Amino acid sequence: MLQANEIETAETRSGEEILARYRAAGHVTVPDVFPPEMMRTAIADAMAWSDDFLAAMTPEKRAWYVDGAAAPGPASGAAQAAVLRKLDNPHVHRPAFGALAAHPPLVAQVEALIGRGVSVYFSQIFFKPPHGGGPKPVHQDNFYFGPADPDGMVTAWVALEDADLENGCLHYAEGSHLAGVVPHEAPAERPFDLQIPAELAARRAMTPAPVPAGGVSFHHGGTWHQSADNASNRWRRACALHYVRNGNAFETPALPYDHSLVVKITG
Ligand SMILES: O=C(O)CCC(=O)C(=O)O
Repeated sequence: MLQANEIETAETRSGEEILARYRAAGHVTVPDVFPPEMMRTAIADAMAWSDDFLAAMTPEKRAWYVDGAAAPGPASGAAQAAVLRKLDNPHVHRPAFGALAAHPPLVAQVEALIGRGVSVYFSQIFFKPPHGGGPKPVHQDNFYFGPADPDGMVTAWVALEDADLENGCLHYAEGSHLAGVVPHEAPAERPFDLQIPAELAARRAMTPAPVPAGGVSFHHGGTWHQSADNASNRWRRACALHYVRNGNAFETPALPYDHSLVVKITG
């Protein structure tokens, strides 16, 4: 069970207020970054890609990409369908997501947080189907990526549809980016699922960050965060775009990231 602090709301704030909150809390939620039609296009494209990916998937890839969660069965009433947990690097592979990554209001906000001249280092679509999609344990993105400059990395978590407490929105530990990166561990059967040890993670209360469709939850690479499973009868699909300030080096990545897929957006 997640401990709940105050809820982070998607308020309309001035640029100074957004920056001040990001620096103090390590995260901030901004509504209305994308118009509804861009979100609808992205969802349709994510589902088409997911169908193709599942059809072509090798058994070795199943543990990484499939959650084992239930999706609503096909109309025939056949057994539960496999649902992807995530898909990697849509900003490279899918033009609809490349357009999200280069959307001027988003890029302006990213540059206001980490400075001018940015690239997308990595990106992920996260699928949480109705009554499924397992939890993502507490972790820090900077442990995964290992940037030389910890402040030169920000994740823009784009809510393709409403994300709330019921369907598995993100939760953050306030100010946790100020204390640096802590060691992570992974279950033996899920070596990619790096996370802060449960007894350490339990020491910090987590703030839920519901995001309306088209809004973005920005988090510093050092901010502890997690998501719960989807307890609702709605989907929760989101795209995490991990931006880096140009020139930031990645010296200690915990997983292999393909640097040929880094896409310069500005400068
Ligand atoms: O969407 C999720 O459930 C996890 C997202 C996440 O960990 C991230 O964007 O860094």
